[in-house]
Amino acid sequence: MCGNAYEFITLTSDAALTKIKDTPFGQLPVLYVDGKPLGQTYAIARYLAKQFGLAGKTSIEETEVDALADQFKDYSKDIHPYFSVLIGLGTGDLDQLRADVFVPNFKRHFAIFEKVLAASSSGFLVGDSLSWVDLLLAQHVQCVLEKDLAVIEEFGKVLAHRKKVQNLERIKQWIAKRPDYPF
Ligand SMILES: N[C@@H](CCC(=O)N[C@@H](CS)C(=O)NCC(=O)O)C(=O)O
Repeated sequence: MCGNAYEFITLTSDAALTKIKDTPFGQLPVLYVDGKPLGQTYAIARYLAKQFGLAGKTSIEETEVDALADQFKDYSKDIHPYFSVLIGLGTGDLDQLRADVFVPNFKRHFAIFEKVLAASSSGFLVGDSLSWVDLLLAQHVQCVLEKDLAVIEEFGKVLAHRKKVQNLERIKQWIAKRPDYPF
């Protein structure tokens, strides 16, 4: 989206997966910048956001962006029992987990994002321009829309936000050509 060159590597074979132990925290993802490995998803996202002007325009905006991202992380943690079964990594009754875990937590957390967007005059989550937390939320909403439309229908501002972000010219171009990743 920012026009910089990078190489995206997925580890698919068992042999390749042994390389995970050599990463900073023994986990993926890792971003290598001039050979230096950087770990932890949100730290990587923040680093890239700072490089490309998507971290927030002031210290206050940066903190608001980070706070919303942390809120999103809380949401991800809360729905994890459902999500792990959904993607085939855990076992359990998916319908039961959807009703007991996913739907209530989705509604609770998305009421917060809806409220933030209702108070925004720009349509972005923070300030008057795109930040990395807009990308985080819009992409997740896209994933939910593809799998579970019913849960999101009542969140009109969140749905409009997804459309706004995905209609930005460079994002639209990227979505049209990006590979189909499993996650
Ligand atoms: N807090 C870390 C969690 C990363 C994580 O859970 N990575 C998983 C793959 S999605 C992993 O590497 N698992 C292998 C392992 O823990 O051995 C982040 O956000 O980057």
